[in-house]
Amino acid sequence: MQGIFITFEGPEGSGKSTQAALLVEYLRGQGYDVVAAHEPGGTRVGDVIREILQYDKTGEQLCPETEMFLFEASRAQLVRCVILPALEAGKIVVCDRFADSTTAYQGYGRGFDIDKIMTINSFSSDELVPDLTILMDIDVELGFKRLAERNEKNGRELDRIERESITFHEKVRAGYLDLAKRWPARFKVVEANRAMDVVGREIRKMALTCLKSHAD
Ligand code: Z5A
Repeated sequence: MQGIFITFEGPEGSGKSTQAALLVEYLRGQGYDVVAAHEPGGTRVGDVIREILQYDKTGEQLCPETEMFLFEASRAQLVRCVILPALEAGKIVVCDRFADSTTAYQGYGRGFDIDKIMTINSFSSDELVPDLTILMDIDVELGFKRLAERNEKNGRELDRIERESITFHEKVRAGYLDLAKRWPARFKVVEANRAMDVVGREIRKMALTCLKSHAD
């Protein structure tokens, strides 16, 4: 049996990680075998790449092209070592960010050609396309307000991409909404500015509808 692949996408502070974790917990509680994954990272190689991408560990400025290929390299490893084996075993995979992030951030955000990015995405992901993509849409300023509150609590700093301008993040958000219009059957857009439990209930319904349609 082939498993089901669900991805979470959206701008910073939209609550992707929170809602992905809640969905994994809910589905496991319903008896499903669920693998949780995230990008960048999620493998030993991917975690090293993540450090370079997030915090400029080398001290050398990343060229935008290098940045794009590092995200793709992290994905290539995650797909082959974690996601495909789980799907082939009939499991549900819930992934916090996937290829649409590269289209949104490096394509719409950095300005690389969208079709070229999507071709490279297909190669890195072995042409794997999610069954359901939950796009957590949020006003950029509200997302950053949430991050600031979280970082103050945890003593964390904004990472390299989070420090990009508001204009960059607005382009990313608009890019995501464009992708959702392009693939309305795969994307479900969630208004992420609402209370966590309200958003969570809506996402559970979307996931169960997706699972049901694959079971029929
Ligand atoms: N990136 C890229 O450029 N290209 C790519 O191909 C890929 C990624 C794959 C990864 O960062 C960065 O890499 C990301 C995109 C880029 N960069 N940026 N900028 P990451 O993995 O460290 O983090 P993230 O994916 O950007 O997520 P995040 O910043 O951690 O935010 P989030 O997952 O959307 O939100 P959260 O952590 O669940 O919640 C944030 C806070 O809000 C937290 O305190 C929550 O308790 C709170 N929260 C959550 N929901 C609510 C509601 N409903 N109400 C109130 N407060 C809430």
